[in-house]
Amino acid sequence: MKKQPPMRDPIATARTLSEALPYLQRYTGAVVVIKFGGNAMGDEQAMAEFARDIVLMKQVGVNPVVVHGGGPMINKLLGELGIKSEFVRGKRVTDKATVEVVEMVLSGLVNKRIVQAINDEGGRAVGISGKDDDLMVCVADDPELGFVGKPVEMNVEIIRDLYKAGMIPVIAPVATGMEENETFNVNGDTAAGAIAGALKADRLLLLTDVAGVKDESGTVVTELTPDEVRAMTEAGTISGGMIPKTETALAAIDAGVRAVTIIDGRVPNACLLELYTEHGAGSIIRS
Ligand code: X2W
Repeated sequence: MKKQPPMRDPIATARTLSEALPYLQRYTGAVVVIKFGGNAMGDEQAMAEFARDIVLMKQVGVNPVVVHGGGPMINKLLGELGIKSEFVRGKRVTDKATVEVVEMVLSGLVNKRIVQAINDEGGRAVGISGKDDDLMVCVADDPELGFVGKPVEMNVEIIRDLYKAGMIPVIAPVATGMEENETFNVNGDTAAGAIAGALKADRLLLLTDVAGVKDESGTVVTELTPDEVRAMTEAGTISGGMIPKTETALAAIDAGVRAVTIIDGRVPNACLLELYTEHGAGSIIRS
């Protein structure tokens, strides 16, 4: 079901478009990897709004590449199946039964839901996982975590082929093993960082359910350098669930990504706000 956006002052709408011109020009041809976390997905309306932003980006010449998570959706099915699950240092301990559920939920349910939402808005989304064309080949991250993958080989040609052909790749963070053809469960942030790094993307947007990186007083810091991120992590100001995100950001920058933004995906039009307005959104990390 589609809903009409609310009526607005047409003059203000025209002005908004006009003000976006320099940003539209700046990002033409840019590769922007968007990590869409399970916690940022929200309801059907939020999904449709996200999809519309992605289609708009494509329409104005950006090459969006969506990498998604789906932790809460995996938790739900594991719960229904009576399979217990725990996290160690932000990653799901993944045995054989769990990895099958992870693949079903991520490559099936969540991936296709996003593909469908983008296509409903007029885009041409194609859903793949890290297994397709050996996009992301992994080894075990840590023996304690079971089938949790650490990407060691990236083959991103399939992504370039898709976006050059006018399509929007939507990627589930499930991958193949190096030798034994195992299936690996990859943390969504890790996968997005590895993909953005291999593409040398212009931007990596990490959409989550917090407003950004906060300082000691709880205020969102809008711009940070990698050194500042390291100092804040050492001081304990960056902690908990933010650590995998900032680690992903630093690794992506090291690999050649120009800038990484951590933004609250629940804010309407978060991606557009970040790319096409003067103020941006969330926290931007760049050298
Ligand atoms: C994640 C993959 C999904 C994910 C998991 O099993 O939950 C690991 O923890 P969000 O929604 O982005 O958290 N994998 C190894 O990252 O989802």
